[in-house]
Amino acid sequence: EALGPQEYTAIKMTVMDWSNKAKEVLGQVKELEGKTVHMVAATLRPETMYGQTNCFVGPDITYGIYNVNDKDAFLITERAARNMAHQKIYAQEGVINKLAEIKGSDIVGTKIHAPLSTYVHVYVLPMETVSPTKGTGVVTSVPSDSPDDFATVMDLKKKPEYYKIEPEWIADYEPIPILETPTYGILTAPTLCKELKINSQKDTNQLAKAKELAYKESFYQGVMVIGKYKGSKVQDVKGKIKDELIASGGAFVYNE
Ligand code: A2H
Repeated sequence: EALGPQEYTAIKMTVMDWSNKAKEVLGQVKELEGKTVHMVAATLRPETMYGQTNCFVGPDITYGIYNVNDKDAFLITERAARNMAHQKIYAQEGVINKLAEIKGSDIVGTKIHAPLSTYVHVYVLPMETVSPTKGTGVVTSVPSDSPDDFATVMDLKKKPEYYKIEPEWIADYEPIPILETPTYGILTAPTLCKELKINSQKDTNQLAKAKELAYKESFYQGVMVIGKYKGSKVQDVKGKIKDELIASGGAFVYNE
């Protein structure tokens, strides 16, 4: 864990169609009428956002939907909502205004739009290892480059009924090559998971190793193979991709 303040890029994933359960829970909430709800995910890897195939929530985590301004609301943990209140993110500085509350498991199956993703819509899926005390409690999933995300997607594909998801919420969303490295090729996370014999999101020690290797190799050796900076070094364009995501309204800086 980082000791000093950590700066994240907060990705705004807009809700397009709530799951049936979320419709039941939120349908009566007057304050949500006419509001656009964004699920917000904290990431350290904005350059990989082309490869989002889904978004993760902790099934047992309670989320709130917090007012941002006349038009928008964010679905995040209360802890993140409080942190954001002091970062000039809401129209009303310093105040949190919770419009509704919902459990992670009830959000699963919601359809969202994720900025830069190659897929027009992706689904919200469960991840058991999401920490309620890190970032926003919402994690955007990039299985091409994140070993945690790839391992979780493998679990979900193997046992959809156990995880209470429809197989097609993930079956049609293959990992997308985002960057190439000399050691791991164009699909860093799947390659590393295979090499380190990682079979599940619960292989904690091996996943920690894979994350370390993936991060270093991608940052220092990675070359983009997609998007407007195709052919450029990750090191040279990571900041530009982040700045452009922010300028387009798809993201903002979040510190904790
Ligand atoms: B990263 P750090 Cl492609 N619980 O984003 C568990 N994991 C969380 C989280 C939470 N509450 N909040 C954020 N994260 C994940 C992309 C990515 C990430 C890639 C590769 C590696 C990677 C796509 N998922 O992270 O403890 C988010 O996943 C490797 C660590 O603050 C976020 O960046 O260092 C990262 O962990 C933040 O972790």
